[in-house]
This record gives sequence, structure tokens and C-alpha cells, in this order.
Amino acid sequence: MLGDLTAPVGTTLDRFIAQKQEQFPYATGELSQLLRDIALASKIINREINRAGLAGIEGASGTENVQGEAQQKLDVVADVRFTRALSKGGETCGIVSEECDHIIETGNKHAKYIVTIDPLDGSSNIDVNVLVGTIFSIYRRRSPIGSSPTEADMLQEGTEQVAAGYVLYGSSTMLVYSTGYGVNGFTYEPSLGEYFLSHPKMKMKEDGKIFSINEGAYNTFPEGVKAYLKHCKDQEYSGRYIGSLVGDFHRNLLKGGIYIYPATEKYEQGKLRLLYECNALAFLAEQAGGVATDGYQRILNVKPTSLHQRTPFFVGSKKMVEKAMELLKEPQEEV
Ligand code: P6P
Repeated sequence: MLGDLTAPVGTTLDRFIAQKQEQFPYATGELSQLLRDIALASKIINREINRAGLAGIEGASGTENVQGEAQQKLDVVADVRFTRALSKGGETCGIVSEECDHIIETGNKHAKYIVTIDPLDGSSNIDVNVLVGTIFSIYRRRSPIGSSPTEADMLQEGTEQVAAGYVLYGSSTMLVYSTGYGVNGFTYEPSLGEYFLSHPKMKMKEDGKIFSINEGAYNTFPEGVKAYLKHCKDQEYSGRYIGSLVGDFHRNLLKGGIYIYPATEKYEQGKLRLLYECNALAFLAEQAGGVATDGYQRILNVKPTSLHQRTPFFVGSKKMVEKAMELLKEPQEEV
């Protein structure tokens, strides 16, 4: 029997943010407004993505990002939209974006927050209609109010995040975020232009049977990773890999599982970036009861040294990540 399809939906994101702010007597509303700015930009991006094929904005832009990777047209569109929304919103003094090699100064020198963001992760999937995502982290600036943002503002450990989240542009569009008091998921209703609370108090299962990894690079994986994959296959777990980090993370958050992007011959420090991919998802994973490491240490404790640094990434159900770490620590014979 289908559930009551007319069941009342949850509260709106705006109302939820306001309710949560009331719980903090000293809250002055800047963080609330910053979250609203991100939600607004995501609605605009959602519209662009849904019409990409019709608007001629699919495919590569012909330019490269700071990583030397081909930018998709929508990468550029998303970067502009988020930068504009955060600048106009007035609550962010500086931004680190995957799409820009330097700190983006918004001009809001009296704003007390900085944002690190991957505006459109997995964008190469857009042309084949596979889900993509936005990943963001919010930190308090360390530099004096009234000054320009500094690199020290950006190179903070993940434990310093005041909020983090992602937007998943999939069969439905969802915004999932945490301010350090649990993880909540909101589903976008385009006909109303609103996000509604659909996944309150999200929890990551302590164990799972799904592993997400690109085995194309298997031959160059660390032996401990090979041993862990052998363990997964001996247990007859399911391999699921979308090629879009937010999608794989979200599924594992809901169903239990592990996502691994290890060091490989091509990416000696791993492919994923610490500041605007791994820290945010590590924050969410821990808030939901999961674990996130670089294979050896907690991701949130890694001291960043550069804006676009990469890290190996093991994130998901606690027992699965711990098993992988155990095998990474043991000397392994060639598998
Ligand atoms: P590969 C997308 O480029 C991304 O950053 C993640 O979203 C995704 O999980 C990973 O890289 C895919 O990388 O090497 O498997 O194609």
C-alpha cells in the first residue's frame, strides 16, 4: 500500500533556518542569510541544468580550470552564479572555488564568513544526464573584520567548519546540510520554488554492503586498498560508482556504504580536493555518525597547506572505513 501521497510535507528551508537560529540567543542572522544565499544560487543552477540541452550550454567550454581540467560550460555558469549570489548576499568576505586559482574577494570586507565551494562537481556527467552536485563549506574568517580575506582564512582545518553541505541535482534536487547539530535534507519543489524538509536528522548506517571506487586504476592502488576490495568481494558487497561524488556519497548516506578515492599513479595525493570537497563531506559524514579519513588520519584534522590540495578520501559507514584503514595499516603481499 503506497504511503499517503498527500501527506503534509515538512517545513520550508527558510522556516527551518529561522527556527534553528532562534535556538542560538546570540545568533545575529548572518549565517542564516548565507545559507539562504547558497540555496538561492542552487535554485538558479538547478534551472540551468534542467534546460542545459535546450540552452546550448552542454559540453566543454574550451577553457581549463586551475587543475588543468577541461571546464564544462555549466562549470563556468555555476561558478559565476554562486560567486554572484554570495557576493550580493553580503555575508561572505572571500571564496575559494574549484574554478578559480586565487581567493575570490567579494568586496564584503565586514562579512565574517568565508566559503569554499565546488560549484558543480561531476559536471562531465551533465551531457549524459547523470546527476551532478555542489559542495560547500562555511568557516568564520580569522583575519580582522574590515580587512581583505587572507590565505589563513581559507587554510583552516575541517574541524573549524561552522556549516557544510551539498546540493544534489538528480531525479529530484536536494539540499543537505549541517551546522554541527545533525544533518537534514531538503527536497526542492520547482513549482513553488521552495525547499521542503524531507529527510530530517539523517544518519549513516554503522555498516553497509556498498563500495564505491573507480577500479580502472586498480593496478596502481595501494596494496591495502586492493586487500579491502578483495574483502568487499569476498563478502559479496555491491559495487556502485556513479562518477559523481555527491551522488555516491548521498546514496551511501542513505543506505550505508563506503566511497574511496585512494592515491593512484595518476593522482599521487588522490584526486579529490580537501578544501571544497572532502572537508564538507567529512563534516556531514561525522555529523551523521559516519567516518572520513585519508586512509590513516581523520580528514577534519588535516592541516591544509594550499588552496587546491588533494587528499586520498575514504568516507562512509564507520565499520567499513575502519576495516579499510585496518588493511591499509597491515603489510600486504602483492594481491
Ligand atoms: P574518476 C568528478 O570529477 C569527481 O571529482 C567526483 O565527483 C567523482 O567521484 C570523481 O571525480 C570521478 O573521478 O577518476 O573516477 O573519473
